[in-house]
Amino acid sequence: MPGDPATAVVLPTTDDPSVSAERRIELFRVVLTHRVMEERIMTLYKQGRIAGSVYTGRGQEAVGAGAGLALGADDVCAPLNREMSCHIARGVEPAHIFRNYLGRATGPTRGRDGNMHFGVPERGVFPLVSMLGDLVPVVVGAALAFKRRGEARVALTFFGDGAFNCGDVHEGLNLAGVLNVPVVFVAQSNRVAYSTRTEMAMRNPNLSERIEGGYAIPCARVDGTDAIAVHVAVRNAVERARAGGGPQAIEALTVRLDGHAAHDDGRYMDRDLIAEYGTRRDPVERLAMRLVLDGVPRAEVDAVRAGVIAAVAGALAEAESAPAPDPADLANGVYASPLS
Ligand SMILES: Cc1ncc(C[n+]2csc(CCOP(=O)(O)OP(=O)(O)O)c2C)c(N)n1
Repeated sequence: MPGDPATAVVLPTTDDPSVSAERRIELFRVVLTHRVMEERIMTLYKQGRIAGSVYTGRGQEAVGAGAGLALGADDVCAPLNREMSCHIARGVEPAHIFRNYLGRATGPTRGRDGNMHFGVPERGVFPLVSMLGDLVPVVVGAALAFKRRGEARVALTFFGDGAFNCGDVHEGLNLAGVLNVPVVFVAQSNRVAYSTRTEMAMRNPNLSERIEGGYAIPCARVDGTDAIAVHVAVRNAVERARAGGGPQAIEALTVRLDGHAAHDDGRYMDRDLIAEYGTRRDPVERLAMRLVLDGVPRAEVDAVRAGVIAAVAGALAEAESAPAPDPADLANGVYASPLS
């Protein structure tokens, strides 16, 4: 029976010849690093060692990885909290991410956030704004700056299907189209917003149809569990945007395999979908299957897995040994100039 985990056979990713063997392994490494890091972070959360909450991207790792690796070194991106793989693809160190979750003094927010609300400017990663959709106008502004300065750079961000009901997304899409700026939007259609199923919140949940029809922005619809398909779609969009083709969009169809956040067991979610996407369409295993079909020896695939697990363990140990913030530092960075 399709979707029955007992009989499930993993569906390999697409086999696009334009994606090199090295890039396939890189995608696998990034997607797996995201998966393993979040497993460790969930354990830390259950141990009461994380002050904030955890919003996993389990089942959606291929989207951030495929998109992040499609950008050039000078491009910028604004990932959401489920897009840890985009940070990793851009070269953000796992230890840096762990230091933020653990609230360390040497982490990106110096103990002020225990989640993914941080940017890494030297990697072209903008900080996350929690208000849904608010990153859309921000990256449109960045793309406008690139255009006005005559720089061949591209800006990219993500939004969820829930965020698509927020005004800023629409103002941003409209402005991007009117100004014809080099920006790429990646819609994460994971069928839920918190506990609300998308079809309960919008009459037409086909975002690509609405982005193309409403804003005349080309939008490719891809399987968001297939890292190679996502990567090719975003890479093509980035190339078109860089060449002066204006804004581009990709709608990645995924399923959120966990609840909204660590406190939510997601009992309201469709069990058949979870079974299907947690097995046959697991983004990590789909890539592993692709590598095996490509002729990569199983021992080599296993070695990549072992390398990722060891690297994540090392990064976590490094973050755990980092110092806690000094309470005297609490108000620093809150005001433009220190209070006297
Ligand atoms: C403007 C705004 N409204 C409400 C919220 C609370 N909120 C945080 S995440 C979320 C659901 C987001 O759904 P979606 O955009 O589909 O992303 P997903 O969580 O599915 O990845 C809501 C309602 C918010 N952060 N910002």
